[in-house]
This record gives sequence, structure tokens and C-alpha cells, in this order.
Amino acid sequence: MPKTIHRDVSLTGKIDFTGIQLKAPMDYAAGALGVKVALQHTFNEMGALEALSTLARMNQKEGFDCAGCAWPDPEKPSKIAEYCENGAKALAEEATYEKVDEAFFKKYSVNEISQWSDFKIGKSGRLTTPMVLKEDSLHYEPITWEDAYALIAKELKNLTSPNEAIFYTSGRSSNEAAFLYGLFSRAFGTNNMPDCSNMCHESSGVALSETLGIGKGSVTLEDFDQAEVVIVMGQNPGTNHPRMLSALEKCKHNGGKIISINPLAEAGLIRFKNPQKLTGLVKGISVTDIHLQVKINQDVALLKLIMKKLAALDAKNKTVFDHEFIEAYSHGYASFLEGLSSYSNNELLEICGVPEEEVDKVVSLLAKKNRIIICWAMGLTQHKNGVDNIKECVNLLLLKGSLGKTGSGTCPVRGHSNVQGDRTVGIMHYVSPELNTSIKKVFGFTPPNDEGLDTVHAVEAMHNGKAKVFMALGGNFVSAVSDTKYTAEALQNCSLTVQISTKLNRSHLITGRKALILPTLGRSEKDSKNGSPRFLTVENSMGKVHRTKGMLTPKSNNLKSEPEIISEIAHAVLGKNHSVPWQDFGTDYDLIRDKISQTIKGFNNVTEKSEGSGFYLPNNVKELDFSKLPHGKAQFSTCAIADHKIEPDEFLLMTFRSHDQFNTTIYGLNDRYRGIYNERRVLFMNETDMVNRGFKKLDVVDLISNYDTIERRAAQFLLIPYNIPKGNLAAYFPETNMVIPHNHFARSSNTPISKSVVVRLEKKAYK
Ligand SMILES: Nc1nc2c(c(=O)[nH]1)N[C@H]1C(S)=C(S)[C@@H](COP(=O)(O)OP(=O)(O)OC[C@H]3O[C@@H](n4cnc5c(=O)[nH]c(N)nc54)[C@H](O)[C@@H]3O)O[C@H]1N2
Ligand SMILES: Nc1nc2c(c(=O)[nH]1)N[C@H]1C(S)=C(S)[C@@H](COP(=O)(O)OP(=O)(O)OC[C@H]3O[C@@H](n4cnc5c(=O)[nH]c(N)nc54)[C@H](O)[C@@H]3O)O[C@H]1N2
Ligand SMILES: [Mo]
Repeated sequence: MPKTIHRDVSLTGKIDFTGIQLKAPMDYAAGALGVKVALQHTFNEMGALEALSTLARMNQKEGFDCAGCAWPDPEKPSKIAEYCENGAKALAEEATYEKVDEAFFKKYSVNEISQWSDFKIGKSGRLTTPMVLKEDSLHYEPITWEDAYALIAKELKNLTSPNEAIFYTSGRSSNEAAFLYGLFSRAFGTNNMPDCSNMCHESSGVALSETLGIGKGSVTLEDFDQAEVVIVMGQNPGTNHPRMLSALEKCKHNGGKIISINPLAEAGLIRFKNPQKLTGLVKGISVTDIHLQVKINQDVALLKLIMKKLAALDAKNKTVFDHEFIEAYSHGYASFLEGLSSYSNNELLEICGVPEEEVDKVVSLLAKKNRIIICWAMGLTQHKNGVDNIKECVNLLLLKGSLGKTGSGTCPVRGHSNVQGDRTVGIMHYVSPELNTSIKKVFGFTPPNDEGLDTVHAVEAMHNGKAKVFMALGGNFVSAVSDTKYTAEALQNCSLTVQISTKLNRSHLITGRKALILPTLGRSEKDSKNGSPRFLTVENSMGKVHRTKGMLTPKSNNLKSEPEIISEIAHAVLGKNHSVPWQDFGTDYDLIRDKISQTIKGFNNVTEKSEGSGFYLPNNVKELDFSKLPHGKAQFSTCAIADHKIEPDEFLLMTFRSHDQFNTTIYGLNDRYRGIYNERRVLFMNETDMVNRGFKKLDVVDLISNYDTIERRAAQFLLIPYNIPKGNLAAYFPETNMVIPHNHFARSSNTPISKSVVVRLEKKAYK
């Protein structure tokens, strides 16, 4: 177990198998079993009555926004239920009656709790009262809110420079809380605002900003009704965005075709049994028309091949590409075409690993269609060439003129339910001159003008002692970031770590010399001030801002809302004479929204406009306005094919989510769609690879990576033969974060390479 100076905390919990059972992978998502599992989770944690009445208000206009994912709500939400199995699990996790209170911390030391699995830690329950872990202590003790704020103020004021502080955000926050947090960080004097987006869709943000002038997608939910083709790349919607399957179903109903590009045939992409329809529960529809089983990280090669073949057709009749669009709205077409010709079709086929007849089916479909949507998530962003993966998607849409018209466009499918809103209202490590100017105008102070630290660089700064205070608005930093051992050492180097959280997680155990837990209200809980309930706002994956209002009685009387906690911290640090009226913000959310209206483009009258189904933020792609880009045009790009130097005994590993987790929160031990029950330490491997290496089903192996001559190891995984391309492996995060090097990340976006880690396997004797 890794030692720290003060404490002996485990990074992973005791590693043990939990009793695996295997079944055949499923070929459909949702259905009656999905409904049953959803209800089981909520009934167990909340009781049947409360569970049913709460689920009925989820994602409805007067209800609260599901904290599960950022997929938008339809204009007319389903009367039966507008939630999915995994949304229900997210609710159950937050609304549980289990509590982590003073008595819990008195009973268990951080060393003891850290021996538990992430599953058991999460199941301990909701945090109920502020707690402090004093220097050299092994037990958290209660602290008053005032003393907690004072401790933070003292530590922050002791720093030699504001840049020694780090303010991390996870994407569950509201617009109001995120706006205040960003404002506070800037008023304190630093842009050190890493956020979960750095590990998630940053590659999308960078690629889309550079090519189309906005770091967000361009489609609305209604575009799915009109699309002729939807391409779903590097995404597992059946598990991570189940409500997206209804949109795909509708698209198909209207005659659209679905193409999936994924190394795995994920259940939700094969067949969908819509739980909101009686017929759907039984029969369902087949979702994907063509599945391209690409090798991990060879999407650029595959897209190049598709576009090369389309270009060859277009050369004959000039009807395949939208030449009018290309001429009017894009720049760089000629050099893009030239770039395509530097590879032969055979080379590209060999690299991407997809059978040519499947590629040809896609080519003949795309040749005739113009209303095309490309959806993607982590399968494209978390690679060294993540930014290029997305630029190559943009190239295809530009060729087909599939932007700025109904039924077409870019659709990066966001992760956390408000990760997009957090960024819109100011959580970013880079400098936005426009935002700085408005902050100066509205609040009367000058925000810092030097770029701050993103996630990977924040870890590095803490590791080498350049940053000393770490604060997190949600999330589970130590487990979410790559290179668990290095990240743990980084946090342990801090003098103070502060977690504003709803649930206990490993980041409360692997801490700075001093640590604070500040417990906060969850999305589903009533947020009242002087007896009147308040609402907050969020932005969904498609740029629509709307209200969210909790309805459940808070799990403890000693919880505070995120905006209140942040404004009290800011007040304690910056004092009552600061030009920002911090304490007023904690009590009056309308006031925060007034200030957001004045500061952030597109938010005017947000309090009124967010009512009902809300409003869309401005989006230049929808208007085909590329005036801010070079030559005033959307940009074609020449993208690099990934070039992994893989030795004969090495594999490329993707680290992904099971059906029973939300990031580092483990809901359960089943990955039903993939046929895995009661176990998370599994490694999916191609059967021929297994035979060739002399491995058998359920053999035990360690995963080992070797970057820059440093060996990193994740111990004890059970081998599962699976339909995955040769040379590729898959296993769950966060267990695998031990082998992902902290200093290898995507070019330009700095997103860790969580989906393409070079590893070898070492067989272990195990009884
Ligand atoms: N229930 C649930 N919902 C969630 C989450 C959760 O953990 N649980 N997490 C939320 C968050 S923060 C996010 S970011 C999203 C994540 O949503 P996803 O991106 O769907 O999540 P992953 O499990 O990482 O799955 C990535 C998919 O990409 C594929 N893939 C991997 N490598 C490649 C590649 O090189 N090329 C291609 N084409 N495909 C590849 C994998 O096979 C897998 O299907 O979901 C959000 N919603
Ligand atoms: N290897 C590998 N690593 C990855 C990924 C991967 O695919 N592979 N995916 C990456 C991605 S896409 C992401 S987004 C990150 C996720 O990184 P994070 O966002 O940091 O991690 P989460 O697991 O979502 O955080 C869960 C914790 O958030 C707290 N929480 C939940 N709801 C609330 C709330 O409403 N308010 C507050 N204040 N706290 C709350 C709870 O205490 C809970 O324990 O992980 C990244 N890490
Ligand atoms: Mo994410």
C-alpha cells in the first residue's frame, strides 16, 4: 500500500474479486428489465412512494433536471416518465436515506474507509455536516460552517501567490454556482480552474472552436426527427445517454438511417425496446443499420477512407459533395483533398480494420444524403489525436454541406448534466478577453490575464509543490484523473484540500495535510430560503438553458446550497468591502442571474426566459456565421492518423464505463448489457488474441503500462473473451486509471489518453 507522510490510505481499496457470473451479452437496451432495475434501485434507497412521486417529476417542466446526463428533454415530455434506468439510479444514489455523519467518522478512520471498495464507500450514504480532517489526524471531526470558511480564508491568504490555489469544478453544478465560483477564483486572482471537461469533451471544444467558431454542438433535439443519417461514433448511448435512443427511434421512424462506429457492438446500438411504449417493451426496433467495427483510435483512418471514396464518386458527377456550400462557407477544401490522397485505400483499410464491403455501404448511403448528424462522446475525445478525430468529423459535414440546416450538424454528446453550462458561465482555465471585459464592467475588478492550469497541469503543479490549496466543487478528483498514484501524491502535497460534495468518495480520504468536507444539497432536494423554495438553471447538451427545482426534503438540516457555500467562502476571503456583494448572492439567486445576464452573452433576462422549456443560447453555426474565423469561413483541416508503436506483446486499452456506474460512483457490480454480473475487475479481450497468447477465460492478469520507462500497474483482472478487434482491450475506469500516464494527453486539448493506453499483460497465479 502506498505510504504517505501522515496517513496510510489505500488508492484503490482492498483488491478482491466479488464472485463473477457470466451470461451472453445482450442485443437490446432498455425494455421491461430496464424499468424493473430502475425501480429496484430507487425503491431500495428511497422507499416506493417517494421514489415513484419523485421520478414522475424528473425532467418535467416544473421539476428537477436529472443529474445523470445532459441529454435534452423533449418539448413535450412523456406523460408516463421522462427518465431512464440510469437516471433513476442517479436519483437513488443522491436520495438515499443512508447517512455519513459524525458518528460514522468517529467510528472509522480515513485509513479504514480507504480499504473499502469505491462501491462500498459510495453506499455509505449522504454527507450530512461539515467535517475537518486536522493535520496528522486519522479521523474527520465536526466543524462549524463559520470555522470552515475561516480555515479556507486563512490558508488562501497565506499563499505567496493566488496561482498557488486550484479551483476544480465537476459538471453537476448549476449555472448560478459555477458563475459565482468562477467569479470568486478570478477575484482571488487566478485562472486555475481545471474542470471535468478537461478530461471529457475538451477535445470537442478545441476542434469545434477552431473549425466552426463555437466549442459546442449545433443540433437541436428536433433535428433528429428530420435527419436522413445519424452517425454515432465512440459513444455508448444505451448506458450513458439512454434517452438518446428515443431520438434515434424517432429518426428511424421518419425514414432515417443510423450508422454506428465503435470497436464494440454496444447493446443500445443494436436494438432498443422503448420502455415508454407498450409495443416497445416487447418487440423494440433495431437501431443500427450499419455498424463499422473500427479498431480503437483508428477513426481518422476510417473517415479518411470514407471521404476518399466519396471524393472519387464526386469527381465523376459533382453531385456527392455540396459544392455551393463548400464555396460559400468553407476554407481549405483544395488542401484537404490533397491531404486525403496521401494514403492509399488499402493502407487505410488495413489501419482501420473495417471490412471494405461495410465501408462501401456507408459510402453509397452518404453519397445520396445531405441531412447528416454526427454524434460522438469519449470514444473520440480521449486519445492523443482526440482533436483531430473531431476535426475529421467536421470535414465530412463540410463536404456534405450538413451544417446550419435542419436535420444536420454536430452533436458532441455531453457527459455531466451541466458541464456545458459551467463552461458557458465562466469555468475555464484560459483567458476569455470578452468575459474579462464584462466582469470588469459589471463588478469593478480586473480579472487575471494569464492562462491558468487545466486538470493535467494542476496535478503537475500540486505534485511539484507549486500549488498548495485545492478546492473542488463536486467530483472525485483523485479517482477521475489519470495516474492515480501520481494524482494522490499531488493532492497529499497540498496544505489544504476542500471538497464541496454530496456523497462520500475517495477524494475525501486521499487529501492534503488538512482537509474539509462541505456537504451540499443535491439536485433533487428542495432549496429554500426563509421558507420560499428557489430554483436554479442548467444548460443541456444542445445549448438550451432551463430551470431545475428540487422537491425532496434535504437529507440533513446542516446542508447548504452550492451558491451559498461559495458566496460565504468568497466573503470570508475577500471581505465585505470587496466590489462584489458576495453574501447577497448566497441569499438571492435572482440577483446572481441578473449579474449573469449582464456578464454572459445570450443570458439576458435569464430568470424569466428560463421558465417552461427554456431558451436556446446563440449559436453561430446555426446561422452559418463564421465571421470570427480566418477568412470568415469554416475551416477544413488535415488530420493525423494515430500512430501507436505497439510491440508484439502489447495491446491498446480503452477504459470505459459499465452499465452500473456514473463515472467514479459505482451503482452496482453488473454490466448487464455486456453479460457481466457481480464483478468489475474484468478485461475484455479478443478470443483469437487469447488463444494466440495462451490465455484462457477467467485467467487473472495484471495490466502494465510503460511510458517514459516508468512502469505503472493495475492489479488483478479476469479475462473475458469478447467481440472486440484484435490487439484491443477494454476495462472499466476508475480501476484502470492506475496505468494511464499523467503526462500523456491529447494534443491541444490536454485530455488524458483514457481510450488508448498501450499496455501489456502479466499472468498471475490466483487461487
Ligand atoms: N449511466 C451513466 N451515464 C453517464 C455516465 C456514466 O458514467 N454513467 N457518464 C457521463 C459522462 S461524464 C460522460 S463524458 C458520458 C460518457 O459517455 P460515453 O462516451 O458513451 O462513455 P464510455 O463508457 O467512456 O464509452 C465510450 C464508447 O466509445 C467506444 N470507443 C472507445 N474507443 C473508441 C475509439 O477509438 N473509436 C470509437 N469509434 N469508439 C471508441 C467504446 O466502445 C464505448 O462504446 O456519459 C455521461 N452519462
Ligand atoms: N480512465 C478514465 N478516466 C476518466 C474517464 C474515462 O472514460 N476513463 N472519463 C472522464 C470524464 S468524461 C469525466 S467527466 C471525469 C469525471 O470526473 P468527476 O466529475 O470529478 O467525477 P464524478 O465521479 O462524476 O464525481 C462524483 C462525485 O461528485 C459529487 N457530487 C455528485 N453530485 C453533486 C452535486 O450536485 N454537487 C456537488 N457539489 N457534488 C456532487 C459526489 O460527492 C460524487 O462522489 O472522469 C474522467 N476520468
Ligand atoms: Mo465526462
